[in-house]
Amino acid sequence: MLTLIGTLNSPYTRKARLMLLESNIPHHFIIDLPRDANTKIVQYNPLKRIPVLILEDKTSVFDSPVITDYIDNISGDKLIPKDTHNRMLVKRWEAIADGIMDAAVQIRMERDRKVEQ
Ligand SMILES: N[C@@H](CCC(=O)N[C@@H](CS)C(=O)NCC(=O)O)C(=O)O
Repeated sequence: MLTLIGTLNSPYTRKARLMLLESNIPHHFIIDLPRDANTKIVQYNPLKRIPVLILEDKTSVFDSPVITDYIDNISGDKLIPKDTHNRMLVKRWEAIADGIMDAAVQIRMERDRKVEQ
């Protein structure tokens, strides 16, 4: 069975979880915070970022657009159109959403930073 590693409040993890749920793909979900001292994320993703999808043969898939592509492929291209142009349009929306999430995550992290930092 597939295993998704992430956190409950990571927007990229949520995207991958929604793809798995909408595609009815059985999976385990493991919570691992990349900033925790005991995190195991770096064993699966050298960039030390979540989400990571672990396949049955232990291959790790990372970066959420790669994960969403993989999930859609194994589910028979249910959510992302197959034809080149429409696929590009959906992936373009994904890129915009990812860019907004990148900015939102940075704003949140900067707000949490202590004044002396
Ligand atoms: N481009 C990556 C971004 C993933 C990302 O930045 N995830 C954040 C959590 S929301 C992370 O793992 N940050 C590492 C950290 O907090 O140390 C993707 O789409 O998967």
